[in-house]
Amino acid sequence: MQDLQQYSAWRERVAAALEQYRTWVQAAELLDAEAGQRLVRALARVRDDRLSVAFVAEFSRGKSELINAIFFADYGQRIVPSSPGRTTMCPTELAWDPALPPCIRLLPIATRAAHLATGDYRDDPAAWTVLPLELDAPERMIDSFRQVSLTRRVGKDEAAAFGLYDAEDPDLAATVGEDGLVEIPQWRHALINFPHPLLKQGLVILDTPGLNAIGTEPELTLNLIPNAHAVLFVLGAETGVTKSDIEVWRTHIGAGPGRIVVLNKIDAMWDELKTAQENDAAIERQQASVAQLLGVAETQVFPVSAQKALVGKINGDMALFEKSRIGQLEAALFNELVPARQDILRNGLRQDMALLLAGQQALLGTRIRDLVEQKQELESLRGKNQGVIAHMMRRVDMEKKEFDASLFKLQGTRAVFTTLSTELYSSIGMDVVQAQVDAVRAAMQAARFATGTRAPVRTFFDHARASLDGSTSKIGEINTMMDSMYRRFSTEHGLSLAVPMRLSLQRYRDEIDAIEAIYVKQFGTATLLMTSRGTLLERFFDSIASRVKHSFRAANADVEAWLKVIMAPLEAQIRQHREQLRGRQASIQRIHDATDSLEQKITAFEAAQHDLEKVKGRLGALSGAVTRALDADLPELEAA
Ligand SMILES: Nc1nc2c(ncn2[C@@H]2O[C@H](COP(=O)(O)OP(=O)(O)OP(=O)(O)O)[C@@H](O)[C@H]2O)c(=O)[nH]1
Ligand SMILES: [Mg+2]
Repeated sequence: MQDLQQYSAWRERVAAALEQYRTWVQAAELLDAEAGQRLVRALARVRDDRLSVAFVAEFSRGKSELINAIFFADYGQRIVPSSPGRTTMCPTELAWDPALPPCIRLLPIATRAAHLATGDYRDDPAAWTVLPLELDAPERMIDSFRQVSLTRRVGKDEAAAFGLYDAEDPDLAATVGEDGLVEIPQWRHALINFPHPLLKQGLVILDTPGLNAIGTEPELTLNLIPNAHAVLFVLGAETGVTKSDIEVWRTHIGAGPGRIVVLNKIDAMWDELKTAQENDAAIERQQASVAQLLGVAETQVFPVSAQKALVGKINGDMALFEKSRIGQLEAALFNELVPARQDILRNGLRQDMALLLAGQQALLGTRIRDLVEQKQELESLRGKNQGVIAHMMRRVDMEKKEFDASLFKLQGTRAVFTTLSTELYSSIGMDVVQAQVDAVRAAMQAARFATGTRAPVRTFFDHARASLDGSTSKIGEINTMMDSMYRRFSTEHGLSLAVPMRLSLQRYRDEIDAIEAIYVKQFGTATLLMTSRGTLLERFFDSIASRVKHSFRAANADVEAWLKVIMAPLEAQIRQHREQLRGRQASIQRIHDATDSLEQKITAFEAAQHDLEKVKGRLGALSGAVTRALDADLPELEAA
């Protein structure tokens, strides 16, 4: 936990240094649109960095109890409902958003009847039922938390409409009660906005319901679990590793970074008739067998007692707390989480800073060089007659004309650029994706009673990739065009330009691949002869469509941002160059008209040059401050 506090202190310092840097470069007029956008994005990344931890397991293994023990013991009681049997009925996210009051937002289960994934509802406040959380009235607050375990009984047809009942699926068929009604969750998803200190620092906790619910809510499988930074898989010491535990592990978690296996309820193994050593040895044997069955290292399996940890913490019983071994798990969790997350953020920001600084140094370099050239030009006028001065004026005029001609050509390039941009959108526009989604749905409907429901989904992924590839080739064309434009201005007019900003859509292509991999894991090998599997696939496709659309939306945003700024560095340099030409023209003119003494002018240039050198020094110092903040190790911060 301390790790997390240090991490967020680190983020604050980096953000402060970045903000200082930004304010200053903006005032020094060294910030073009591209750089400005890069800085804004970097700042947003530092500020909004979230760490998400998901608790995934079969029902009743103690996920919710672990959450209570690790995060909520200070409240002196169980906050998240935990009880024998199935308790948590809907995926529950605990986080803190200061823009909202403390509250629970609940998405009604009936939303499952529509073709939308949970994620699609996030930005639609009207879809959620909001209950306030009364922080100073614990009883009422805990009552509100109970919403996540509410169920209701409905007829088979209604349950089927939500994809929660299918007569042909033996697992689901067993959920019908004697009255012929099916028990279904009241809510589909819960978002709890709670001002807990760790949540305030950007931690997001995801509590999930047991197996069946994981399978029926594709949002968990496709989005929330794969995107969590750490996943805790919980087993019960008294049950060991059951067949359904293995299934949850294989289909939803599996080995990978940030995976932690918790062997919970070890208090069941505290046999009072045996010695402490004997009990420990038994726990160790369990730990080894769990590690072997799941194919993970023994050190990755943490035997704990969530319940005793909670009791120990609440009663201040240190011996019990120690015996619960929760401390080791907490340390591992934050150790696993924080450094990895910090590395990612740090590396990204280092790259951003390098690019930013290079651009700003280039701009400053050009400014200084311009000044030096102008000064030299004036110095060469010392003792020269009017004829020479007139000659120089003609030379500047000439340079200006040539430059204007290049600018004219740039106009032509802009026109081509506009055409290419339009073409770029035509392959990844949201309407294109939507059309592909609609086509798959229609094909699935048509193939409903055949076995071919899977083919349209496969084609869907292929189409999505093809769209991205089409855009990538347009991006290539734009790059080539920009490169030649940049070259022209740097060779012919001496502008010092860095390579234009690159854009790659590979990330989104990888995302599509990852979504497909999850899909294949779930449906690739299963036979779809049962119509229930077909129905499940249709429901699953809603989430696939939502995820893919999400990727495309992000790709579109990237493209839009890129198109907006790719010309910016060139334009900034052009503006500067034009001003320089104008300035030279004016000063030679004035000297020609003898309204200004030559020496005075030269002195003024020297002063200006001196000022710019100072600006350069300050730029170095401020970017250095950002780099130092980035490089600081967490313990160093603590010492500071
Ligand atoms: N003895 C013992 N009981 C525990 C421990 N951890 C949890 N339990 C109990 O196990 C039962 C189930 O715990 P929950 O936290 O509700 O389990 P869950 O994994 O959240 O279950 P679902 O919400 O149904 O998916 C509760 O009665 C807990 O009090 C433990 O370490 N030792
Ligand atoms: Mg639970």
